[in-house]
Amino acid sequence: MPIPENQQQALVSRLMSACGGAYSPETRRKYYITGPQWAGAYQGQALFHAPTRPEIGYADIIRHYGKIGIGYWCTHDTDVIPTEALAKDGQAEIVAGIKKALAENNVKFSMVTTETFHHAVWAGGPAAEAPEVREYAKFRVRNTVDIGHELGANFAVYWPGSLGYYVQGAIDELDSLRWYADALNAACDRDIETAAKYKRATLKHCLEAKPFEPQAEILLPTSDAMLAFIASGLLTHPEMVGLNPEYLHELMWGAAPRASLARALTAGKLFHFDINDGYRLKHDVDIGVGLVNPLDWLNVLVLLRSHGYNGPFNLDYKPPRTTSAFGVFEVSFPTAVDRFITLWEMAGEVLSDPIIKEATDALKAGGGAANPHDAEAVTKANRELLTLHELIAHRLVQILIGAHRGRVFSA
Ligand code: 3MF
Ligand code: MG
Ligand code: MG
Repeated sequence: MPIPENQQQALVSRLMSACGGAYSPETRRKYYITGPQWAGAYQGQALFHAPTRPEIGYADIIRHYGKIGIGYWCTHDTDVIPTEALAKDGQAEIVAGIKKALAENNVKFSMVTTETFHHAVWAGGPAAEAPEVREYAKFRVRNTVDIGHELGANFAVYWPGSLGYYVQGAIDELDSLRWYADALNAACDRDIETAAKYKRATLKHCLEAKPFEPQAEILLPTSDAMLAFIASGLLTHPEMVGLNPEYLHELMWGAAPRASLARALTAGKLFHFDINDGYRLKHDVDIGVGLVNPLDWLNVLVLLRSHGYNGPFNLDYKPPRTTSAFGVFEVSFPTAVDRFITLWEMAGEVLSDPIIKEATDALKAGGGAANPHDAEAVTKANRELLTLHELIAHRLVQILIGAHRGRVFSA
């Protein structure tokens, strides 16, 4: 029987509560989960797609986040301020409106980011040949730093998705990288000045890599390329600059996200983390966290928990085009937050699981070969212990599906 339109929201809400497993807004607020303006405002448009949802402004998004229990909000400069109003009176008014909306909804500001990819001014990227484009880029990142301090941010993120080219040979990659560094240097210099004025700590400046899209070839396509760039000598304040890896951006080039994160942690540069999900070697589908690779996500969170990552988890995903404007805040955001919390708590369970612990300790103890220079003896000493790798993997799946609590299926 068809479900009339005026009964559909009630059906969705009823099935949502039938799902159970939801956390209270108070519990959700205990996690450092940040909700971007652009994720809530995404209208379902993309290359080949017309929007499926109406526009929605920052005041409504902040209100919804506050109600759900997403404790922090973040934005690009031009998500909320029209390009023409930047650094003008119009900006001050909007920033004041944002402050009010944040306070009224008990939501804090976590991160600010400069849009350097959408407007036509970035057609040649933020580090184009013409000096005025580069001056404009500096103006934009300095202004973003000011907005960040005004609203109480701790992080600034940069996604250089337009730093690259479609046709090869026209730009000099070394010049582009140097010029891009100039913009980051301008942001850090401004930050040092502005932070002193506001008597606040400087922001953590985070580079976010994506291997492709929107440029065909990207000059800093991976988190590892960015680590090399940070250490290249081009930055005047490399200590202020780290990474904002995005889970799916790592999968997009075929990486193991855990390994990418491990390299960032080793370098002391894991500042911020964009959480979402998707498929390897495909475009940036930005699916909600845990919907595609829950086992990998569990493992990622085990890694982050065991190494004390305490930065934000930023919900940089896109509610699907099939989700309605109502569904975005009734289903999409709360379920994304709740899957994250569940996986985070499960990761804690993994870390205290006696079976995994004993197996890991045994692997680390090794078999104790009498002569560690004898390949045969070393191999033999560890032969049986190494079976524990597979046992640990099985145990992780058991924890993921709840089978460690004795859940079995009758056959
Ligand atoms: C693109 C992204 C961006 C960045 C954002 C950084 C629109 O794939 O992930 O989101 O996260 O620009 O602040
Ligand atoms: Mg993405
Ligand atoms: Mg991102």
